[in-house]
Amino acid sequence: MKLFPSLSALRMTRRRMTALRVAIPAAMLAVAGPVLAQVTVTAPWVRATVAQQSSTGAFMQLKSAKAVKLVSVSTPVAGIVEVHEMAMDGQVMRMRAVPALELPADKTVEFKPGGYHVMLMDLKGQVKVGDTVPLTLVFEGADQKRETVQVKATVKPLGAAMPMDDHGGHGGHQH
Ligand SMILES: [Cu+2]
Repeated sequence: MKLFPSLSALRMTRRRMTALRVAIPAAMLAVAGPVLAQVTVTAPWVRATVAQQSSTGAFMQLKSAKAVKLVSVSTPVAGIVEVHEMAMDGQVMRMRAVPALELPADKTVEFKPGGYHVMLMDLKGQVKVGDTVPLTLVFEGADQKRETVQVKATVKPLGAAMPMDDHGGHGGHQH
């Protein structure tokens, strides 16, 4: 399932970006979390890949002042982006796409290896340590209003074990 924002959402994003650029000094935009946003994204990072690897995960902590849903994530480095959860299927841990992840008010939702993650698939190239990966997250409130948050994720080494090698739960994805 592709989670691309609708055309109207994109237009709104562009307008908001312009407004942000005017309102906030450039130095503040470099900070990981958004400054004016309802939703705070903390410590975003992406797991580095080896050559020819077609997918990886992005991780972060999300917190919203009011209940919202994460309805879309996109990045220029991947053709397909999905929010995944890990769930037991009998004895096997599998990944499952979550089309709209609920963020309860004032509660931190952690994306981490072995749990929720943003799955970056159909990678355009190798993701290397030292790279920065821009991520655009779109949240929707109960009032249907959308908020776009843009972050720059740092790339960290393969390091932490993550059950990403089990692609059994990825029916329909190309690798
Ligand atoms: Cu996944």
